[in-house]
Formats: sequence, C-alpha cells, structure tokens
Amino acid sequence: MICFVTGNRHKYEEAKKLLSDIEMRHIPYPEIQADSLEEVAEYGIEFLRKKLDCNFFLEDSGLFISHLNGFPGVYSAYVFKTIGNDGILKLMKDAENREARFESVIAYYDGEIHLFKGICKGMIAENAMGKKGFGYDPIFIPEGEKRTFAEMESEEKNEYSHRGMAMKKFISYLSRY
Ligand code: ITT
Repeated sequence: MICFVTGNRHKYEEAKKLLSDIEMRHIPYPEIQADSLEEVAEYGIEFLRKKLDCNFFLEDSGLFISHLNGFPGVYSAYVFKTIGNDGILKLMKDAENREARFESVIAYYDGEIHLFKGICKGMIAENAMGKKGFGYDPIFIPEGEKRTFAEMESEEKNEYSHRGMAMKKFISYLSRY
C-alpha cells in the first residue's frame, strides 16, 4: 500500500482508478512559491518524509495558458480559489490564441525521490461546460476533443489527462520492482 498525500479528494479518486492500492492521507504541507511544479513537489517531499511511515507520493498540478504567458501555472490553486473559472474566462475574453496545457508532477518517495511528469495539451473553452470533475475542468478542452474534461467520466478524462499520464509513468516504474 502506498499513501497519496493530498487534500483534494477528486485527485485521489482519479489516481485510485488507475492504481487501486493507495490510501489518501490529508497531511498539509507547504506549497512554496517556485518557478516549477517539480520544485514545489520536491519541497513537499522533504517536508513530509519524516512524518510518514509508508512509501508515499504527492502530486502538484497546474494550468498553463499561452495567451497569459503561462499563468496561472504554479499559482493554479490560489488563482482557482480567488478568481475561479469566471475570472479566467474574463482574462481570455477576445483572446485569439486559446491554447493551454495542464501539467502534473508526481513525486514519489521510497527512500529516494522519483518524479513523473504528465502534460495534456488543449484549449480554453469560450464558456464553462459540464458539471463533472473539479477545478478548471469545465473550461478545458483536451486536444482532439470538443468536450471539456467536466463533460467526461473520470475514466475517459484519465485517458487524456496530465494526471493520467503521470500516473501511468509512475505505475510503470512501480511494476519494475
Ligand atoms: P493538493 O492537496 O494535492 O495540493 P490542490 O487542489 O491544492 O490539492 P494543487 O496544489 O496541485 O492541488 O493545485 C492545482 C490546482 O489546479 C487545483 O486547485 C485545481 O484547481 C487545478 N487542477 C489540477 N488538476 C486539475 C484537473 O485535473 N482538472 C481541473 N483542475 C485541475
């Protein structure tokens, strides 16, 4: 059994669909202001490594919007809590370039730190659509689709998503041991 340290039940449920032998642990850890998701994740591991008695991972993710030069990026959680999807749609009003990507970094600790990254390219929708999922899902349309993540079941989202991709790399690492 591996512990997934997160306060976000939606993230946990998506991960659990791909790797059943995990348990959610809600242990708050500092999310530092850094330039990359990797740095945020590694700092989290350093903070948590002595506090857990199981192998564990955490996941740091963000939405990077081209028209906004990569914003909200590493600030995605804070921006979601403050201006939310409506705020992002306002910032994107009249934007011609609607390209965006989600990134996910999984940091796994088994005595050493291992990082697994997933990227999902897509577009910011003109309007919020769908009620499933969480966070920015109603405004993100993955490449090759017309629907947002919030219009998909989590199994289907996992086929495309940044988290699904990072999880698959992580699972392939685990299967080697
Ligand atoms: P943790 O406890 O695991 O940190 P969190 O929700 O604070 O949970 P992050 O710090 O990784 O997560 O922040 C990422 C933010 O980006 C999060 O608040 C979501 O709003 C958004 N986000 C991440 N993955 C997403 C996804 O698959 N779909 C929609 N929004 C997502």
